[in-house]
Amino acid sequence: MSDAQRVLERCDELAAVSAIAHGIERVHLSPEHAKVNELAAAWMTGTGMRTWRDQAGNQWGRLEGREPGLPALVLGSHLDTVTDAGRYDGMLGVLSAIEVARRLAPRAAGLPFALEVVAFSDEEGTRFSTALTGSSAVAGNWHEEWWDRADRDGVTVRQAAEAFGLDPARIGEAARRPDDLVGYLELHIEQGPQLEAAGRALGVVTSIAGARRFTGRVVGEARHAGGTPYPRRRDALVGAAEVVLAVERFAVELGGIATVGRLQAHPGGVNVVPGLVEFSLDVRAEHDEDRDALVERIHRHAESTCAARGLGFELTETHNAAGVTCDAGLAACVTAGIAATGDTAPPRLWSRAGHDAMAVAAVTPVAMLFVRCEDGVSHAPGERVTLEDVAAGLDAFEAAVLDVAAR
Ligand code: HGY
Ligand code: MN
Ligand code: MN
Ligand code: MN
Repeated sequence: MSDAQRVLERCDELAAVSAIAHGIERVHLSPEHAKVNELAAAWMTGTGMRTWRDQAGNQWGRLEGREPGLPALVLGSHLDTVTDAGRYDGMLGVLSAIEVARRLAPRAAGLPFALEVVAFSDEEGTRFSTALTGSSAVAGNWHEEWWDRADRDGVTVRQAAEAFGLDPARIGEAARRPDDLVGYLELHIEQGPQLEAAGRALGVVTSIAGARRFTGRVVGEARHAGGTPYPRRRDALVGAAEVVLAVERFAVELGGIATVGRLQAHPGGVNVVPGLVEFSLDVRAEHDEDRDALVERIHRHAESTCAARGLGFELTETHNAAGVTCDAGLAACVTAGIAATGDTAPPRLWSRAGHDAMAVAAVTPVAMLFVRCEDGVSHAPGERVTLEDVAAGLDAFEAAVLDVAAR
């Protein structure tokens, strides 16, 4: 079996660890999370790595370099998923990192750094509307308010962490010291169509857009759908519909990206005027100032539109990640890694999706390598990569690590 085949088979093995019968859902601090950590740990051990789980639920492995205790070059990504996910977003990066460690293990004693692999725990934030908490903990940026975030069933992060066997009082131990790190490299599927359109397997990431996320609430009055005359209706869903359309219009106008991915009308009766709508809002742009301007524009418009309909409007921020520029030196190593596979001038692109690398950047330099995916599909069951592209990704990833070693 080729190395790339092994990576794809392991992606399939992880895909079978799911909370839902048809499709993939694997969320933070769940039994499925524990199970994939165990699988990853076993695969890490198989390369000769020493393994451990940290207090944020991240799974680690480490190969010592030419002497014990050297600062580490860390390779990684995440093993948690969105609901009804594909099998490569995050997982391809973790499994490629383990495969590179397996390839380099016989030569690790010659490396000027330790080589570590990390499988981050909570990149997507599917369960608690958090996102990037595993990698933030590693960067020493745990937010105390995260402990009280609750899932749909009212279980808090603190309760779930304790049930998972973690000790919230020791979360600080997950933080790594800058002196103990050389840098962080993450391989990830592109989650967009640019590499495919350019006819290229691999790309170098220049920067990662930071998302801001919100919960919006439109407050009206629930009343009888038949009996309430139009002048008396304060229909929260009609107001929310206007807001959703404006979100798209302003994003296109200002050159950003804004998405309402979830919307719920209450009380949700066929014969009741909706009295309350709650929705999610995710806003991104290449530059944070453009993203913030878009948020402002949406917010002001939503307030005035709702007010004109006699509706209340509230916007509560649930996530705010600063955009991150990849380290030029490490990105040059990624470029050199791709060049070793024959593409001497690989495409350079900014990431519209968020990644653990952006949280890790607070503690050590980061760079990323993108692998082409079919039709740019991601966060959906239709995620596809080819064996050839995965093989090229492995070669480039390994060569990038050796380029870091040669600097
Ligand atoms: O939503 C994102 O950008 C990422 O996939 N977590
Ligand atoms: Mn994702
Ligand atoms: Mn991802
Ligand atoms: Mn009735």
